[in-house]
Amino acid sequence: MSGQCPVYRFDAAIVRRPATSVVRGLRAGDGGDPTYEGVLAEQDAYIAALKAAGVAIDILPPLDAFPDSIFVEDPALVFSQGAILLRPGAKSRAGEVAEISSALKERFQTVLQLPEPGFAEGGDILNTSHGVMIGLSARTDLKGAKGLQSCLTELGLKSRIVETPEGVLHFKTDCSLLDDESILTTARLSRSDVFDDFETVIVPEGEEAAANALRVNDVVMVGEQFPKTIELLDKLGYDIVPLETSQIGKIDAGLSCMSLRWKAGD
Ligand code: CIR
Repeated sequence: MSGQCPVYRFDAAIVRRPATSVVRGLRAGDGGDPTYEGVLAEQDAYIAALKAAGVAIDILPPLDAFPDSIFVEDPALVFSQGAILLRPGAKSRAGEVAEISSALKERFQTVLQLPEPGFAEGGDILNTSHGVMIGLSARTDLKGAKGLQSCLTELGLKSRIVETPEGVLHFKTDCSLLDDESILTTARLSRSDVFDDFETVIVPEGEEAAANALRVNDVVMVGEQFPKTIELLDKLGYDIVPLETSQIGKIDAGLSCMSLRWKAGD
């Protein structure tokens, strides 16, 4: 995509402070509750890393009624061209959309709404230089994915619908963008043909959760507890920022989900 700004260039982001209810966040496993202080500390380091990477951050207040509302990536999508309000497939997260709506309307001229029917969560959406990928999952169904495609077309963005491996929460639980041509992913997701038009870097066995990394401007943020992945990416020449994610990891979250990021200026 020569001549265009890479999709991982960001200068603005929204985050939301965790509420004390974050300890009751949704999770598939039984690795114990995170602590509120632990989640807060991980978010503090994340905000500092985004700022150091050149991103201006707006911090929204906590919402005690929504334990997972710190994960602002899921109820909405943002692009330089505009924002899209989604419809989470997780019932307990449905109300997060109305809560983030005014913040987006203040910042974007165009704010679209996912048409009825169907569900889609931002964790299933990977923006790449080859277009937007929409992963079908337990949270994003075909009707939601098709409705989202119509919104993306309205914003001038091309997209395609792909599958998420069975039992994986979100499409991006298992992948992230490294640069215009490269994706970090798990062996299980790379076995499908979804990344045929990219170079893939496979996370080492046992470090599957490292696949939810985050490329922001010149750096790649990676979970600090994944040393093999960090070494691999370092050897490939990426500028790595390790960040602790063990507390948010207890509620099935990784680095992409704690912010909505976009390029506001030219
Ligand atoms: C949930 O299950 O919805 C939250 N506990 C975790 C959401 C993680 N979101 C993401 O990776 N985009």
